[in-house]
Amino acid sequence: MDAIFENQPAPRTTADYIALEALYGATNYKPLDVVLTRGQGVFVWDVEGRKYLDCLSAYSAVNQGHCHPRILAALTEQAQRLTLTSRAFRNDQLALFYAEICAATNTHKVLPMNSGAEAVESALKLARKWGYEVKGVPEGQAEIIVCSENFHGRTLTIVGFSTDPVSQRNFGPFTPGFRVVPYGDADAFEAAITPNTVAILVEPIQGEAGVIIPPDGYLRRVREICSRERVVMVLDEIQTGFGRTGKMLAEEHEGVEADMTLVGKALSGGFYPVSAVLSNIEVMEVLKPGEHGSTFGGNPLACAVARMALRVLREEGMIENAAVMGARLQAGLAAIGSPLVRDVRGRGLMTAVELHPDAGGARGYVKRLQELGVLCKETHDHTIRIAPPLVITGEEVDWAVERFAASLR
Ligand code: IF1
Repeated sequence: MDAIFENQPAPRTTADYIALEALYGATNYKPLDVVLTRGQGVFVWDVEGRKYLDCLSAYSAVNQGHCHPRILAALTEQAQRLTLTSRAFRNDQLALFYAEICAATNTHKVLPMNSGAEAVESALKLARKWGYEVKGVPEGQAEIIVCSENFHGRTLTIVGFSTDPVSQRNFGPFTPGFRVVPYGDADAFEAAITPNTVAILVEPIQGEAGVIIPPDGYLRRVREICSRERVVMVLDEIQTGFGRTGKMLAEEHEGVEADMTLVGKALSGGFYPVSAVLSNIEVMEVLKPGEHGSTFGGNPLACAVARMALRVLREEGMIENAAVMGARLQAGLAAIGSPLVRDVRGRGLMTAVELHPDAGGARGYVKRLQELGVLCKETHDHTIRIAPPLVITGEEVDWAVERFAASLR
């Protein structure tokens, strides 16, 4: 045992772990009081041996299910061979990763990064550079349009254009050059465009905002406006991507192709932070050697994991399953007919139950669900997000719906 436990017993119970965390950890989260130690497929187990159905999937990073055996095998096999070379040298996984993700997502060019926020930052840099070098925007004048209630990560630039005061308060000053328009309103976007506008950054469905689905045709109109006005359309699919909504990418629901699509989370099936900017050739080609990079981006371990994470999604029918099970989940939740529920919405397995403002807040129901063996997360005060791994079965969906029904009584 580590030296720190020499004179005291090692943590064993839920309370022990929580106390130790409180003693040493940063206080930037307020998690449920459940300490998980094992996961398999849609299930996780806590240190007391209790089993739960995971209805968060690590914010959609574990779409493929916890500890997917084939991704685990790819990870361990690659970890024994080669983990990191830096991009100063080449590795034999990178080219295969590029080719396979391009085929899977109908993309032309890939920029590999690690966290989602890094993919977002990379796309913003690329869009500005394209604006100056291709569109001809005067130096230092580039504008990027973003949406109200956006969530794109936690870097200074990203929180600088957040409309959530909690994410932003007392972190300034921020990067200039961003303009906020209402989400889902293509007219407002069009009206905000100036000759210096280089890009719009938008989520196909807003996750953190509470699983907000824009009006039909919104992304199609944004696509048309972007093409007409020479504005780069950047879609953040970090949460919606890789089967979550019942399609490989959520943009497919509207039959559009963004100029840059940002992916992360489930790109590794939850094993490892892997993200990427998927781009058309014109935008990606503005980057020249030395202008952008990352020590870990494109490393062979990440590439091997991502290759298998993509493969199992398709070979094991997870995307179709998300569509079928998502419909079953939403129908089941809607049929509960609780007076506490204001709305049930979602696409695929990206689902939310919005409670009435007088229901007392979502957190209490989330805690009740924990006692019933279902782990999920509230967003804002009144919405419960439900996003199980895409490998969930019909019986498991029905079981979860019963628990929701019991918690909403
Ligand atoms: C936290 C939410 C989910 C994202 C989109 C980029 C990123 C995220 C659309 C950044 C990250 C996570 C991060 C996590 C909470 C969370 C989240 F509740 F805030 F909205 F998933 F639902 N674009 N989302 O959703 O990716 O840098 O984290 O890899 O606490 O910050 P990252």
